[in-house]
Amino acid sequence: MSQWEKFYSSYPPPNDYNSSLKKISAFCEIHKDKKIVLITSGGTAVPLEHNTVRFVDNFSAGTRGSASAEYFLQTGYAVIFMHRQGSLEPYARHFKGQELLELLEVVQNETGETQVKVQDSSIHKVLPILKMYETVKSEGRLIKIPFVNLPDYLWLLKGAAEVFSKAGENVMLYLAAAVSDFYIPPNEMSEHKIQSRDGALVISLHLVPKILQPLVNAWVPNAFVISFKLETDESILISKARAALEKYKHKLVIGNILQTRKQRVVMVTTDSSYDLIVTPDEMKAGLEIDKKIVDEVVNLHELFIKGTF
Ligand code: 9Z3
Repeated sequence: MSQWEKFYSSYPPPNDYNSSLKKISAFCEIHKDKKIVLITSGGTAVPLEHNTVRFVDNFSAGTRGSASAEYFLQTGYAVIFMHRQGSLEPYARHFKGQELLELLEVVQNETGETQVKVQDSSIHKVLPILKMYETVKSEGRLIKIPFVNLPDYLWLLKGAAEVFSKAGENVMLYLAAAVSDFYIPPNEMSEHKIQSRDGALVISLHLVPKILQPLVNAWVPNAFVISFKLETDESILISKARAALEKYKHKLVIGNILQTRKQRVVMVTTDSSYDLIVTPDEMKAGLEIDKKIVDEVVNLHELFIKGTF
């Protein structure tokens, strides 16, 4: 049994697994004449106990995934947005928490009825986003599949890949989620809340099997797979990205550094690497690097479909 087979056999699929796959399958059928992208987004939680009180998590807010989803939708793609529950989502990301309260005001209309309306000063921000959202909704071009923890993420990715196995080059996987490299196997996990009376906590985290291996080579051999590589040390970014390409044999790794991920990424192919950058002026004007990434990736997908990438 391979490492990833062992991993899957030690966890049950998530509760909503079958309904999620049915949803993905129906979506693919409806949009079979379009380009479809599966975007993964946000971080995976790694539970420390079966009755989980504590878990290991990471920084990912889901900006890359949710912003990219909007830009793919703008270019006509159908989007399956597989995201960490509670992380940023396309369109909604612009109106979170306190900001939403600042956009609205309570007014009375001519007949004295109390109403909630968008403040005049905010209409220019709200209207274009709402219009885009409504278009996408009426066309049914976006579905959202939530996950919380690492096993659920891996099950859903495998299940989605099985749905795609019949699909061709029109399908893209855009793996922007920050997936944990480490986990505690269920047979080593405490059943109940770990007790502090037992003293300092020593846990041993095992390596998560590299899912890109079966994904690229067995589950979706025809799809256009793009993985992301995150580092904090610039000097190893390109070599690690290239090592992933050599190992898993997909076509493109997008590298980014934690602190500068909103300003710069490096596109790494087997024989080239080049930067995409947003300048401070572009940022001030509201341009997001995710727009540049998606424009580039959409072009490469077209070449991939033609067999020239
Ligand atoms: C990324 O590198 C994403 O760009 C970020 C986006 C997670 C940095 P935010 O959600 O951040 O906008 O706050 N994602 C992939 C990271 C990852 O786990 N890659 C694996 C690796 O590096 C390979 S699939 O080994």
